[in-house]
Amino acid sequence: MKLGLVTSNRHKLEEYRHGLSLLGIEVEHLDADCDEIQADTLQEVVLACIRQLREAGHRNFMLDDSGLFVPSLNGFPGVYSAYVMQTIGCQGMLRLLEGLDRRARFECCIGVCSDELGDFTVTGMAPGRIVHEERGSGGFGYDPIFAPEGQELTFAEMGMTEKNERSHRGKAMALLAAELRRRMEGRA
Ligand code: ITT
Repeated sequence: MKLGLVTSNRHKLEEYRHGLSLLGIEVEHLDADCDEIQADTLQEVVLACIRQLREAGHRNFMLDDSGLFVPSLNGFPGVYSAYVMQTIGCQGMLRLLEGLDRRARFECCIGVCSDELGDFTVTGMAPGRIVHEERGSGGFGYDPIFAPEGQELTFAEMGMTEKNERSHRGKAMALLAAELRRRMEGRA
């Protein structure tokens, strides 16, 4: 099976190609754009993008909205993760967390738009913590300051296989593949 991926982030495209090829799904970059709405949840953002792209005539695609949630900051940056990365970046997050509980989680909500299988979303989560300094050069975004639960290494210090095995996006990909299989079997 082949699915288009709508994203402006080449790292995400690589993570999807790598993770989903192991699950028998081919990923093709779909060059389309949607205006990300400001909403309270990742899922609302994803569903609004799917509606826009569906109205523009696109089908058989997926996209994700992801974010870093820090309970000691009441869930911030959460749905504001892209803006916070652009403005204060990893260094700003480290400053904000001085003296606070460093537990955090990444969430990734993937939405699929398909005429045959229907539209649906799945959400993957990766619990972990914000480390004390930036470490590693792999990945993107907050990867240099996030270590998943039970690990000393940050996502930026891991290879793509290791990140996908533990990450919010890797877990969402596994749920996506299972849901696609369930829907395809239901159709047969
Ligand atoms: P899209 O075009 O796919 O939306 P994006 O980079 O804007 O690409 P998101 O809106 O989903 O992606 O992500 C919001 C921010 O959260 C993004 O700017 C990253 O800095 C960060 N982020 C998302 N996934 C991440 C990951 O796997 N590792 C580290 N940071 C991540």
